[in-house]
Amino acid sequence: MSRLRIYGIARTRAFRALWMAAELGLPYEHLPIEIGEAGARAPEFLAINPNGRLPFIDDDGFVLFESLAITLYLAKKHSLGTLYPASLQDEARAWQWSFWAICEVDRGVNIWSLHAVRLPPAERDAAKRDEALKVIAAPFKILDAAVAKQPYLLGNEFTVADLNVAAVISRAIEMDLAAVPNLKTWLTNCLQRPAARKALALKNKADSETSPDVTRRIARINRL
Ligand SMILES: N[C@@H](CCC(=O)N[C@@H](CS)C(=O)NCC(=O)O)C(=O)O
Repeated sequence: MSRLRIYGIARTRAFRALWMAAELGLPYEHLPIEIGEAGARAPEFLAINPNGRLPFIDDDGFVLFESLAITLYLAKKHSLGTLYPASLQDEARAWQWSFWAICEVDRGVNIWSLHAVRLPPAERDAAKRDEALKVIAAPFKILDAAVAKQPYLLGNEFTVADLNVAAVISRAIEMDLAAVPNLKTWLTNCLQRPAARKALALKNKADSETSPDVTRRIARINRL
C-alpha cells in the first residue's frame, strides 16, 4: 500500500497535486472522491479534512489541505534544489507566485471556464464570463511580462512556481490568449511536460464523465 494518498477527483484542484506527484515520480494512491455531500462533505472525509473541500492528502499519516500547500510540501520534501528552489529568495518567489495565482486568477479562470466551456450552452452566463475576463486581464499581463524575459518564472528551469501557476490557470489554455503571447507559449510548454500530460489525461477523463447536473452542482456549491 502506497504511503501517499491524494483525495479528490482530477477535475478539481486535485489536478495540481496529481501533476506534482507525477513530476516527482511518486507512488501514490488516488482516491477520486467528488465534491459535496457524496464525497468530501461525507462524515468519513470531513473527519480527515474538516473544510469539506478538495484536494487533501495523507502522507504517511501527515494530513494537508490547500492544493498549493500540498504541491509546495511535496516538492520541498522530494526535490529540494530542483523543482523546489534551494535559495531563500527563490523559495520566497515560489511562494509569491503561488499566493498570486490563488488570489489574482484562480476564481476568474474557474468562472470563465464554467460559463464559456463547461456548463451547457443555454445555462452559461455571458455577463459572468465577461466580468471574469476583465478581472484576469491585468494579472495575465503581469504573468505575460514575467515570462517574456525568461523561459520560466524563476529563470531558466521549470520549478514548483511554474507548476502552481500553470496548474491554477490550466483551463485558460482554451481561452483566446492572443493578447498575452508569452503567457500562451509558457503555459503550453508547462502543460506539454510528460507529468502534466499524465495529470491532464486524468482531468480530461473526469471532465468527459461529468454530467451537466454535476457541473451545475459545482457552479452552485462554489458560487461561481
Ligand atoms: N483554496 C483551496 C480551494 C479548495 C476548493 O474550493 N476545492 C473545490 C473543488 S476544486 C471544492 O472542494 N469545492 C466544494 C465545496 O466547497 O464544497 C485549494 O486550493 O485547495
